[in-house]
Amino acid sequence: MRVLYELSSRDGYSYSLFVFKVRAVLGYKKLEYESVVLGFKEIHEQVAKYNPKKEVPVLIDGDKIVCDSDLIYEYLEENYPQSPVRKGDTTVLNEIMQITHVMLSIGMPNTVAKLKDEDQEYFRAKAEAATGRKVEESLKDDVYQENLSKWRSTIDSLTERIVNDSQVTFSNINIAGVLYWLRFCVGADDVFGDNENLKSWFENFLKVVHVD
Ligand SMILES: N[C@@H](CCC(=O)N[C@@H](CS)C(=O)NCC(=O)O)C(=O)O
Repeated sequence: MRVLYELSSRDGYSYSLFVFKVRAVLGYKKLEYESVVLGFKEIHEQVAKYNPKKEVPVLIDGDKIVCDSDLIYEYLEENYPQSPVRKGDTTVLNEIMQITHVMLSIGMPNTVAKLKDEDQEYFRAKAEAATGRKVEESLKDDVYQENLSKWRSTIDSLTERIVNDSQVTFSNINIAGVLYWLRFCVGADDVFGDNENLKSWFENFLKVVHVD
């Protein structure tokens, strides 16, 4: 049996972008697996024996252990060639990744309260190190609104190119993963605004790759 180690919020929601990438490839290829959803503390305790970096995703497939979302993708492509997932053109993805600091500033502080109690202090420190601000200061204040505007204008300017490409490529899986993670952090209204085109593309993409 295949087992996927995932990151969980306090409600058991698997929100990680990196885990999403693997779930989408498995889902598109219709490969069954069991999920083990863990908080950060549990990952550090239970995943270290498979991955010295103590990170998820980790995929156990029979006697094979594969860590890192990109390596798991390559492993699945090589071993399960049905419903191929090509790499795809990364131009749009690269443009989105240029505003990674903006996405982290919006997303990370708003994630802390959604985590298991035992994970909050750990993640708060990560969020504060990444943003250079106290979490409480970052919660939907003026800087948040400024960053949200930057996110929206970037994503609005790329929407036509995103929605015109309905293929399931690894590049598009990455784009959907960013949206999936950010939606968890700040909610659909802030992620999409009035951009119904992008929202429909995203919702349809989730159906095609069988991720809830
Ligand atoms: N390069 C890795 C990154 C994986 C990663 O950063 N995973 C995070 C969850 S989103 C993690 O497990 N973090 C553990 C920690 O921060 O302690 C991949 O692509 O799989």
